[in-house]
Amino acid sequence: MRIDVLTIFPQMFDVPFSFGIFKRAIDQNLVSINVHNIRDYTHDKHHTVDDYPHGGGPGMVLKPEPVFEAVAAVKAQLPDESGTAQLPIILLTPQGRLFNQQIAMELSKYRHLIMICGRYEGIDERVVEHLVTDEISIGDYVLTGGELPALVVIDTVIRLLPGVLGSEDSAQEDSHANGLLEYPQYTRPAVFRDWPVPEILLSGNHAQIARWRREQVLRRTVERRPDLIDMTKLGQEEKQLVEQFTALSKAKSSLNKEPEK
Ligand code: 9D3
Repeated sequence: MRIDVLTIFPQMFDVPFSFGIFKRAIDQNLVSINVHNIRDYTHDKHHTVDDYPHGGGPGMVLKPEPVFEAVAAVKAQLPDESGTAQLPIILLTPQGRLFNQQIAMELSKYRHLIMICGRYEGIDERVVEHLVTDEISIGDYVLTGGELPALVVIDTVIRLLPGVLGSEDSAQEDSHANGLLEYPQYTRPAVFRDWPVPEILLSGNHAQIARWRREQVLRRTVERRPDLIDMTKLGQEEKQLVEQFTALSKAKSSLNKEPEK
């Protein structure tokens, strides 16, 4: 996969791509990431990338010309055969659709992505209307720009590419793809500061361990992220556990509440 990132702060990408799984994936040519400075596509003496909003108001707006030129320059680098009809041009913006694992899986299918990082108070709407094909937000909190969101999206997408993770990790992927929280993990020592590892994990009874872990997964998900539970994806026994944990969880939370009027 090839990813081109357009930003006014290209250095923000130097460190993350130099370590760990990112670096290995790049070194193995599983992905190539090209970061472009939008400022390089200006033509005036001061390399102006932003300007005052028409109609007034606070802050500055990213100008359209350098962004269009940067995308044109990226497209011009592509080999002729690579049809650009299938080339997502993604704007990272608080207005975008909320990023999740499903969107990451969608994006991981493309051969090439272009990502545009917004800054300032916004970006000229003509970029959104006539250039961008997809808008993504990573959550309901206010950041100072789209660079960290771009890194989040790139991280999530890259680890889905074939060969990027070891086979151990990618197998685990499947269990996470069921969309539930994970069971608690323990390593040695078996007793740390008087705190023992749950006895069942030391029992060697693999059927019981698997059952305990499945219970933990459902219990934690019911308690912390009930929104993740899709009953249609559960077996009969699992549904029963979910109902049991839901009742327990409700009983627990009612202890912290005023009596109903
Ligand atoms: C008028 C200023 N802001 C209203 C609160 C609008 C605004 C514009 C640009 C707020 C933040 C930003 C910078 N953020 C992003 O570009 C961004 C973002 C985010 O802030 N949160 C979650 N996902 C994303 S993706 C891009």
